[in-house]
Amino acid sequence: TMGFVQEAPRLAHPFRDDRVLNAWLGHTLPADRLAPVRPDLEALADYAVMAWDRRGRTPRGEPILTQWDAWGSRVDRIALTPAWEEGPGLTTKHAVLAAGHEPSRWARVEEFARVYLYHVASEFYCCPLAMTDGAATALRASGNARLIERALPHFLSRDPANFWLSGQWMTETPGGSDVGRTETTARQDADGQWRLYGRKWFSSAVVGEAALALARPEGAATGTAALALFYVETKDEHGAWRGITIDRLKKKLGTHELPTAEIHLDGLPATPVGPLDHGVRQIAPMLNVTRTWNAVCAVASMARAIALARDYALRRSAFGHRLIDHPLHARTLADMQAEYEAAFSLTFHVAELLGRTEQGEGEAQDAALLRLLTPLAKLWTAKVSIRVVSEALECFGGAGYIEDTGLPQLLRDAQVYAIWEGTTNVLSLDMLRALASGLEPLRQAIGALVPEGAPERGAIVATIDATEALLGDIAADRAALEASARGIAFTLARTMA
Ligand code: MFK
Ligand code: FAD
Repeated sequence: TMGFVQEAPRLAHPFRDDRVLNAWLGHTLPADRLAPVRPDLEALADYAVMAWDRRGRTPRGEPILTQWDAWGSRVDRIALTPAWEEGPGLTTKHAVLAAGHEPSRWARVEEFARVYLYHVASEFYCCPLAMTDGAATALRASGNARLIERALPHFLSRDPANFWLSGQWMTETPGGSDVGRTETTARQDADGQWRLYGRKWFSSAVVGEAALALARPEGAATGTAALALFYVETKDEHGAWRGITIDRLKKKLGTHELPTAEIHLDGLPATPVGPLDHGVRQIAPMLNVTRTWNAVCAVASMARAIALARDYALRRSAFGHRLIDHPLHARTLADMQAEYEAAFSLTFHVAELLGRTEQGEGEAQDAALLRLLTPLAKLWTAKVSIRVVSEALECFGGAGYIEDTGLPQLLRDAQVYAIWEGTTNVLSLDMLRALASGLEPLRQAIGALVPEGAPERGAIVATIDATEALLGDIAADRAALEASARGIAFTLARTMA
């Protein structure tokens, strides 16, 4: 006989059963904005349930690169997984990106609620979606009317046949953090056409139709300020690569369904987005948007891991009781939930600030607050999600370590949040850039968010005071300031969360 067989965990409905999301939407969005969004949120959550079920029944796929066809032609074709094939249809139908660019202060809230529900099921199709959103945002900020007219109708399309993905081509072999070491060069033909030559070392949206790429115009100086930002389209009208070869797809710890490629550029036609220098400054709006996506997706991974662990605690028994009825197991779950709710609040506050600021409806200090909270939310949620997802795997005991439960993938995938889009240290240093204008935006935010007389207010204000004093003490000592940046970032992020 088989003996005891454990019931598998079931996924609660990611929208209807998510108290945190529903409460937050309920008190953030006006009712007449929430009602029309609901069907999209329901549908994306239904898709998530379907995808989790399907994952349990079918072996995992990975993208496959075919470099040569049978007759010797170089083709560099990439076959994608089912979730990726479904991505364009699903996300255009539910207006994931289009929603974020509506002229409303609620646009980003409505977009990121969709992202939160879709992300885990997307198998990191959300990575190129984030970059496409970032490209749309950076092009808008550039004011380049010709490129805006050319690309945004595709990036924000509600029709899959018309939809384009954009990549973000920054990282090269000498530097992913230190982008100023970029070796790719931009050369101008006699007829004025710019072309890119070089090697990009991590290209996650290589299947995209477009990309924003950093390159050094021929003859320009070394360093970051001399880099230019270019818009490229990857394929010609016959679907052939335009001066791009795909050297290989990377073998990664996680994000297995995401095709991350090493590529060579040999004459790829390119259009300058703006003036031919300060490319990092020009791409910064993209960075800040993709970092917000990163925080939302990290929070989504936590929500998924906790939802499964919570369900399992009702189905699994030990020592004569369900796991949930053991005080220490219940406490473990409650601690995870508290960390997740704090991360959720900080992240969605950033989403709301972004929407408000983009529409020019913010308070005077909102832009500075957003600039500071964006790297804090990214770096903090990444670390919390790795910790919480790891704890959630332990809640399943040995089963949490077994591949075909689908659980180990959650941990492998969470590890990436801290690395790409700026590592924890790089973002801690970015926080120092943002702090150059002081802690006043944080004080004002706390003043508005935490009522006078609330018990936690004293401790929050004391932490901000202490951080300000520390920053004052070490302001003149750059080495001390940098060495302290990570600790200060964690303190401020946790305090704000
Ligand atoms: C599913 C989850 C969704 C997420 C998907 C993401 C997919 C992943 C794809 C990637 O990983 S794409 C690659 C991401 N790469 C990075 O994030 C680069 C990390 N490195 C940094 O962020 C460095 O801090 C940076 C290269 C930006 C700066 O290095 P430098 O050489 O020290 O530059 P500098 O001189 O400090 O900054 C140049 C300008 O940019 C300055 O402006 P000015 O020219 O006006 O002085 C900076 O103020 C400005 N700047 C830098 N970061 C900014 C910014 N402005 C606004 N916001 C920021 N965050
Ligand atoms: P390094 O910069 O060499 O960092 C090594 C270590 O040094 C890190 O711990 C870092 O925190 C630390 N460090 C660096 N500088 C400092 C400093 N000043 N002070 C203190 N510590 C420091 N990039 C793209 O452009 N496009 C993509 O589509 C893309 N997709 C990716 C997909 C995946 C799955 C992964 C893993 C990466 C992807 N990347 C992409 C690259 C990613 O953005 C970089 O790997 C990342 O920015 C780190 O750069 P690096 O690998 O060169 O590490």
